[in-house]
Amino acid sequence: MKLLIVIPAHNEEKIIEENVNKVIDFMKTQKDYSWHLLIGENGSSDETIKILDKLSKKYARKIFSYKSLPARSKSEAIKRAWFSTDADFYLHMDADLSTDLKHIPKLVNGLSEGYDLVIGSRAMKTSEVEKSLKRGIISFCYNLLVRVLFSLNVKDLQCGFKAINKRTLNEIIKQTKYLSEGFMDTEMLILSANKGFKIKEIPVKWKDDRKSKFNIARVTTSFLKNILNVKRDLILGRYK
Ligand SMILES: Nc1nc2c(ncn2[C@@H]2O[C@H](COP(=O)(O)OP(=O)(O)O)[C@@H](O)[C@H]2O)c(=O)[nH]1
Ligand SMILES: [Mg+2]
Repeated sequence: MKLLIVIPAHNEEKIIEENVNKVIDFMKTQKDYSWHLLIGENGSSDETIKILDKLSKKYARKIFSYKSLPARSKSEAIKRAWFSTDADFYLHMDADLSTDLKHIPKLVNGLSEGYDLVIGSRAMKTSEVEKSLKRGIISFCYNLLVRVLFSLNVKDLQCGFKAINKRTLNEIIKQTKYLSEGFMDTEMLILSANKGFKIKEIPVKWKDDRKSKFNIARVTTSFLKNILNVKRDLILGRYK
């Protein structure tokens, strides 16, 4: 079994080296399956690419690589990176390692048990979360809206810590089309639930200790527009 871990990265010179080292050190403790860490970079104007070059020399090609992708967003970078490398299971997580790495084996176990998607959740009773009140309220309202509009039984749509199997990649991710910022997470969950794919949500330990790269007002507006696009496309049968 092979796991492909994708970390999207855009102007991450401050943290990318330390965090790639951390992920690789952690993954070296995972002996039951093979894995590859792929950084899906795009559009960085800082030292990120230089650092990634250095890391490529440090680590064996089998376990680490990066790609500078012709992507316009976090979601597009993840989608392209996932399709660029063959594996059995596909995971994405954020460069700031907001979600504790100890949950990676839980995602893998869930997929091995037969779930099609296993997703980190900051909204379950046993989740341990440190995030700002503003962020908490916006994400609560957003999740509620999507749950009601699509009768979706998922508590946290947008946690940057998710894994899927190959069937989900080929039947769901292939069809996603609203890729601004991180919206693919929401679209893939709506489409997966609609098709009866098995989704497992797991509580995670999550902390938010730096300023987000996203502008909350802009992201909220674009997400609301995208939700309506997905609703319309479902009604008109525009997804396969
Ligand atoms: N490839 C790529 N990654 C991005 C882009 N924008 C943000 N990211 C990455 O998405 C992840 C989440 O970003 P972050 O600022 O932590 O957002 P947060 O989810 O609001 O905390 C990080 O790994 C970023 O480097 C982008 O345009 N392209
Ligand atoms: Mg973050």
